[in-house]
Amino acid sequence: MYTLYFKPHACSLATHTILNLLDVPFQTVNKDTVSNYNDLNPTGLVPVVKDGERMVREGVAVILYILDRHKNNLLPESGEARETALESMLFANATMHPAYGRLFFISENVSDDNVKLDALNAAAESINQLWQVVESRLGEAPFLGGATMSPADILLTVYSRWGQFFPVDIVMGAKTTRMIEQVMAHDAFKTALAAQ
Ligand SMILES: N[C@@H](CCC(=O)N[C@@H](CS)C(=O)NCC(=O)O)C(=O)O
Repeated sequence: MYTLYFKPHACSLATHTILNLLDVPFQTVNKDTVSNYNDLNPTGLVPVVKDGERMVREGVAVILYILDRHKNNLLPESGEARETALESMLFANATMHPAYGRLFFISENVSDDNVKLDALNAAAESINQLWQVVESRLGEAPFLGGATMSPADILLTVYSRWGQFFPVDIVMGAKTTRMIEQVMAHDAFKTALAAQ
C-alpha cells in the first residue's frame, strides 16, 4: 500500500487525485503531523510517496512511479503521445508551479506593502502569460491530454486554485477555464479535496 505525504491544497493534491483515479490502496499523512518529516524528504516538500521501503520524491517522479505500475489511461505508454504528455507535465511542474511559487515567496518575504503589491502583480503577469500558453496548447481538445484528462491537466488545476490567496488578477482563457472546471468536477478530484 502506498503512503502519500501531503499538505492540504498543495501540489500533492494532484498525486492524491491520481491515486483515486487508479483505485489503488493508499493512505495519506499530513506532513505537518510528522515531526521528523525532513528525514523523509530533506527539502521538506510534498509530495512524497512511500511504497514499502521505497521513498519517492519530486511531484513528476512520484506520478510517473505510480502510473508506471498500474494500467491507466492518463499517460500513453510510448511514442510521441507519451513524449508530449511528459512535456506538458514538466511545463506544469517545472514552469507553472514555480511561477505560482513566486506569489508565496513575495507574500512571505516582502514587508513593504507597495513593493509587495508591485511584485505580486509582476509575478501574476508572468503567470497569466503561461495560462495563455495553456490556452493555445489546448487547441480544440478539452484536455492537454486530448480527449481524456492527463496528469498535466490535474497539476494545472491544482495550481489554478492558488491565485485566490493573493490580491492579484489571474486571467485564464475560456478553454483553460473549461478544462479546469472539468477536472474539478471529477469525483477523483472532489474526493481528494474533501479528504484533505
Ligand atoms: N519540485 C517539487 C516542488 C514541491 C513543492 O514546492 N511543494 C510545496 C507545496 S506545493 C511544499 O511542500 N511546501 C512546503 C510547505 O509548504 O510546508 C515537487 O514537484 O515535488
